[in-house]
Amino acid sequence: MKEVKGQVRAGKGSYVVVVSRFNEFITAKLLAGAIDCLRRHDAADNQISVVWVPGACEITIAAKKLAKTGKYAAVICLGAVIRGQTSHYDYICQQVARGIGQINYDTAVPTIFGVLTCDTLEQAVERAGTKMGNAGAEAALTAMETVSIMEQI
Ligand code: INI
Repeated sequence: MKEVKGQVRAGKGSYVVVVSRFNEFITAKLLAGAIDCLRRHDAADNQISVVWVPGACEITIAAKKLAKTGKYAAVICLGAVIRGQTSHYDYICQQVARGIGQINYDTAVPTIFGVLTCDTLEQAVERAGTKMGNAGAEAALTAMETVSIMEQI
C-alpha cells in the first residue's frame, strides 16, 4: 500500500501571504499568526513574502497573479469579512471563496482559504489569536502540509 501524508514543515519553497487591509485590526493578527507559524516550522525570512490588498474582493486577483508566477510553493490568503446590515457580506464571501477555489483548480499551486467569514466582530476576534486560535496560523499549517502532499503525488 502506498499512503501519502503531508509533512508540516516549510521545506525549501517560498510562501506568499496575500492579506487584506479591510478590518486590519483582525487581519494583522492573522498575518502575524501565519508568519510566526511559518518561522516555527523552519521557514527563513527570505522564504516569506507578504502582499497587502485593499479588501477581501481584491485577494483573488493578486493571489492568481502570484500563483501563476511559479515562484511560490503556496499562496496563503488572509482576510476578514464581517457581516453588516446589508447583503454585501454574502457577495464578498461568495466571490472570494469561489475565486480562491478556482485558482487552485487553474494553477495547482496550493492557494489557502484563510479568510474569516463572521457574523460578528467578536467571532472574528476569537479566531484572530484568542479563544478559537489563530486562523492565519492554521492557514500556514495547511499550506505547508498541502505543499508536502503536492510534492509527493
Ligand atoms: N472587505 C473585507 O475584506 N471585509 C469586509 O467585511 C468588507 N465589507 O464588509 O464591506 C469588505 N469590503 C470591501 C471589499 O472587499 C472591496 O475591497 C470593495 O468592495 C472594493 O472592491
